[in-house]
Amino acid sequence: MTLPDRRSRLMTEAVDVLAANDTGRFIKPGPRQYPGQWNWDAAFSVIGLTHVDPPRARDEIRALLAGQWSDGMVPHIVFHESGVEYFPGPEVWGRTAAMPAVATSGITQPPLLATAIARLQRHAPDRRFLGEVLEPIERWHLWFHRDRRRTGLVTILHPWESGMDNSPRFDLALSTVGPSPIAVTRRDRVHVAPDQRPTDEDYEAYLSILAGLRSVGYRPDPGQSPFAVGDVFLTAVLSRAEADLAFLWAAAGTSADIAAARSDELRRALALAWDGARGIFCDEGGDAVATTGGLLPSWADPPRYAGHLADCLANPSTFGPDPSHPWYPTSVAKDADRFDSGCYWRGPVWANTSWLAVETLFAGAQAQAAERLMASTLELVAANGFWEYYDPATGEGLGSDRFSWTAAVTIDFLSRR
Ligand code: 9WN
Repeated sequence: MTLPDRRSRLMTEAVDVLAANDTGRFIKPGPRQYPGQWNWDAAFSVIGLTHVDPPRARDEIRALLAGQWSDGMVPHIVFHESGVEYFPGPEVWGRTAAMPAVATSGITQPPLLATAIARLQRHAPDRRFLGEVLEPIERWHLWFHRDRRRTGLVTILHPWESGMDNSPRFDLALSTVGPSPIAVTRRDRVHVAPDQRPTDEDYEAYLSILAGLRSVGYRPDPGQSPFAVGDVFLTAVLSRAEADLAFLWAAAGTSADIAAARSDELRRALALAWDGARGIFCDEGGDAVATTGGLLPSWADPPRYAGHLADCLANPSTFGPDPSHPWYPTSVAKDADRFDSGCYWRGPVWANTSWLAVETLFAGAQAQAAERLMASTLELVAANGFWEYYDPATGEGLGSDRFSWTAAVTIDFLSRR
């Protein structure tokens, strides 16, 4: 098969994955493992759909925003359907006065949505749609600043808010969490092998934190949360999203200065969290282990950090490829003692973080490194299928198969040339 034929077949397969996970109302992250609409997964779906079906991309955004709470938070899961096979489901999260009619979780996730909408707007402008969504997005961003900026960085109150749940960044903070009053059911291991998922101890802590937050309507006073980490990665996603929101307000004909100023403020907070000696951004209250979570805040300021990112992605001992781990970037540096090539956010390669790295590299004038990573990611997917994450040693697909954000990233990469 010629290269153009291979690329066109991969494109068709990727579009099919998104279509198969489309319930009509929202797109599931994967066919079985995740039966709700997840927040940053929806943003990635939009990034892919932008190239193939902009109206469907707009509906995906509307569906996610239907879950917005009255205080502005857009939750990490919107449970559009009842009776879902997921733990913790709506009955565990419970209801609060701020929750909309549709059931949702009580926490949030990396706010990539404004960035996805900015890409959609550049590709398929629609000012009327901006009139619908900019105000809700503004309210979500303001909620982060009001409720979660206890220091310069954005504080997360649950590892699930980071999007990188069992990353070793959170090991120490989790170790002080007490037992869970909620009985834990491991539905996540029905379709996925246990060694590819977080441990029972992790889940005990996740549910214990959930129970603590639930008891105060998910709005604890500062200092009262069972878990609180100033998250450099989420802060970077918000900083970039604020800049994208500024672009969107300007496209809608409104002054964009405030969102742009908020973006700068977060970038300054990130600069203070940069540890030049280690070459990573350090969370507040997290473990200073080298992970993509600590590397990818370069996303907030590519001109300043993309050169460093390119160096790390070429370093065979940390995040770059080596003869025994040809696939990269690993989610944890290979020379870190907690690196585990098969376990979730503790070593495997994730297509969504590869996308963030590629974007950062292009924006920071590191085109060669960007092209290399893009080609490697496409090769990984073409050879193994659309998995949730991949073993960097073998390329074996792990977690959920037919995964939406892997398909979406593939569509975006293939649409570039
Ligand atoms: C908990 C849906 C989500 C992603 C997260 C990923 C994983 C959930 C889980 O799946 O988390 O939110 O049950 O493991 O860590 O980034 O959004 O794909």
